[in-house]
Amino acid sequence: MDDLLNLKGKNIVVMGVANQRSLAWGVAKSLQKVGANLIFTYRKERSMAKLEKLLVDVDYEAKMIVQCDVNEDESIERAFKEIGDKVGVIHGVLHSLAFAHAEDLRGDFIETSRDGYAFAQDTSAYSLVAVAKYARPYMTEGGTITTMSYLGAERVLDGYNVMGVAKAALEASVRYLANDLGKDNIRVNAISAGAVRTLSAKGVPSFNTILNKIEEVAPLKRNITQEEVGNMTLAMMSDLSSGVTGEVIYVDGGYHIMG
Ligand code: 1JT
Repeated sequence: MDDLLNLKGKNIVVMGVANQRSLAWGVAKSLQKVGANLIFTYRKERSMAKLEKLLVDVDYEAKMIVQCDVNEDESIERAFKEIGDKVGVIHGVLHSLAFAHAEDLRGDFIETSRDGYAFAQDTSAYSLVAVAKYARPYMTEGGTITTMSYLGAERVLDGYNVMGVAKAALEASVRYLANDLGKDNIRVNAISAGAVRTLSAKGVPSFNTILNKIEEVAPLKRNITQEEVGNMTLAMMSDLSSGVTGEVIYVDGGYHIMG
């Protein structure tokens, strides 16, 4: 199985581990099991401290841990140069990052400020484009770029508001990047994850209601786990999915097919 996946000894950059509940951490755990070399990026010092503790807990030594603020081109460029200079070739990038101002995730979408709209787009959608641009020079053997999306990209979900618009831009960016990078044998895909109780979900007042509705409505009659997102992402980053690019893959217990 390991050789089917073809990830053993591959250098994979994991962006977006904030704590043990992060979807990116689920992906890291799956990648670690199949022998990938993991390079983590973090923004806040607090996330680095959490990350270092998590790595000790699972007894895993990261290849590198690098600071990267995706709101700044220079920071992304410097981070990927540092990574490329050390590991030589990058085979995969996981982009599991999103942010919006708290006030834009409640109330009416129509109240979104110009600044709040631009900030959500910059952090949650443009960041994928910039990451792809600065990672590309080091992805000389082909590879994969995978990002995390959510159903709010295509349906109106109460409160998701400006993030829904940012995720719509993210999913369209996946398709345009897939077209640009296909000639370099770099595949670009998104995972549309079902609701998982992560740090991002904290402070969403209706989150319990969302989880209960999914249990009732989704074909699998349950919510999905961080491990399930991690394993599907692993499949998308591996040669098991070598014919798939520009796609949005749902890991949501089938919730999105229901009327
Ligand atoms: C962000 C946040 C991105 C929460 C997110 C997110 N992607 C999914 N969630 C969880 C969520 C949030 C809402 C929701 C359903 C799921 C918060 C920080 C910014 C980035 O409403 C239907 C609001």
